[in-house]
Amino acid sequence: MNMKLLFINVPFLIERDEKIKKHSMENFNIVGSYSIYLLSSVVSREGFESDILDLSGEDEIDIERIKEQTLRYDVVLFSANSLNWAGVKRITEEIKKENKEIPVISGGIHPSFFDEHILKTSPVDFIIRGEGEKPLVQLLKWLRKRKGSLTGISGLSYKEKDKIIRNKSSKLMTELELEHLPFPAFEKMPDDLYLSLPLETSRGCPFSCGFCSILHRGSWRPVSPYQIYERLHKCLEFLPKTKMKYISFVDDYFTPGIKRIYDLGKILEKKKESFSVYFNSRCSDLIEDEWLEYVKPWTVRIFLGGESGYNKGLMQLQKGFTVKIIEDSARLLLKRGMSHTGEYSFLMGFPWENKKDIIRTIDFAAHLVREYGITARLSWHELWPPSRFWMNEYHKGILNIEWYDSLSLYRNESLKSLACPSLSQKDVDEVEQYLHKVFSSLNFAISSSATDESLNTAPHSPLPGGKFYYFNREMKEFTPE
Ligand code: B12
Ligand code: SF4
Repeated sequence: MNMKLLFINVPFLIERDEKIKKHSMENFNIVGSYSIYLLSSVVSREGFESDILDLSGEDEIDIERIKEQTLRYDVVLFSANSLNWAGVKRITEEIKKENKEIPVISGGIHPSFFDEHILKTSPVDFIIRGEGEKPLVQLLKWLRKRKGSLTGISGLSYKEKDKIIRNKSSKLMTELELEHLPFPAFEKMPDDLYLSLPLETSRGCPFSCGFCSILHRGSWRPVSPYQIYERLHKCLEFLPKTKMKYISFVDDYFTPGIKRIYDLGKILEKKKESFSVYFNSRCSDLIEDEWLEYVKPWTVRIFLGGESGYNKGLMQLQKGFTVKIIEDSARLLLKRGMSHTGEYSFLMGFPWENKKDIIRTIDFAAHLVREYGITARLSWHELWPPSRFWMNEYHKGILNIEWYDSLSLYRNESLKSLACPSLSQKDVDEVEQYLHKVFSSLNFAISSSATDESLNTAPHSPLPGGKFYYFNREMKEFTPE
């Protein structure tokens, strides 16, 4: 039997006025889901035809239309993290009302950790834990024939009668396997929906910061510089589909292995093709700053986790650097004429933090913006599984995994107070007032000195350089009325 697959990309959804809507943090549609476009290409290499229904362009979800559309397919597939999981669950429930027999497969970070809970409490049929490329193809081959055993598919969890079966975990893909992955099916991406095109050049991160929830902490597997160039070159065909025509590296951490960056820089210099790229780095990597010259021609933004504005906080997070390193990195960006590319992220309300600690972080972030013209982004600490901080709360038995099943997750007060346990509502309100004050004085100062060259915005940058911005506790970006 020839099977037709439908991948559905679900943004972070919430329920309001009995309607299912996209959370405002998704309004920018910064970048598409890499896993969905990649997996569509992986299965097509194995002879499976698939379409992608990308719901990121819809402010309100039309469940009836989705249900009707899935009737034309044999398998439905979703990618889920802890933000969009509740939306994936609701859509699966609706699809199954109409089409009980259609197999639903889900993968991604949230199902990878909560496979048993999800299989028990939702109509999802199959979960692939960890990396999906190999087990997904094996599962689809099984579904095509419905013969033989599923037990040999590593990473698969499924229901058999009333039992949940959890096969052994799959091995991590090797660097060679990552090198030979197909190019994502960007031809299936809607035009003019996203600001940028996603691209992967490595997987994982050798560090293990307390608040971080990535799937592959403690391992980093790079793709070679030449392969990165090949992928970048292929992106040229699809960049016109995006609004801002830049490429977002979705790597957890792009800059370990400086030699890889030098080699990539040299290849790109020789090829004379021009790109605009956004990537993640660490403040400590900027201290040996010669490599910045190699990336300067094509970098529009470097995302840097500063996280905390005082050394005790950085130590608790096991960040591996000090505030001096953060400040030196900003100074070096300015020295190289790249301060408009630096976006420093800081978090407020870590488990040990009181109002005074948070104010130190805000003041430090504002100082960096003022002195070096970088951009600072402040948001509240949140508990996303399976970070170390999340695990601590979970093991105490007070964190309920069902909270992540709800379309009201963004308003869950219990989760918010577990994430920032040392703060009262009054503290939070006072911090937000303080943020507002800094925001107004700083952004006014920035706009009045906008002739300073270091504050100029790069041509394709989604945000102006030298900006101070923050998100409130419902993850909504603050905008002045
Ligand atoms: C790029 C990225 C973004 C982008 C784009 C997100 C998008 N549309 O996909 C942007 C910048 C918009 C973003 C925003 C946010 N993000 Co983000 N993001 C990432 C990042 C760095 C990379 C994701 C990626 O593409 N990886 C590459 C692909 C190939 O890997 P993958 O997704 O894991 O997919 C593999 C497997 O999981 C599996 N798989 C995945 N899906 C499926 C589906 C099927 C059917 C199968 C079989 C297998 C399968 O197979 C894939 C290939 O092996 C991850 C970190 C990470 N490593 O996951 C964080 C991460 C997902 N983000 C996170 C968070 C918290 C956020 C924000 C809340 C941040 C904020 N406060 O603003 C927002 C929320 C937006 C949202 N709705 O998700 C957390 C999520 C934690 C959790 N438990 O869910 C992560 C893990 C970061 C972290 N350090 O903790 N993010
Ligand atoms: S926060 Fe950044 S450096 Fe720390 S573990 Fe996560 S990806 Fe790595």
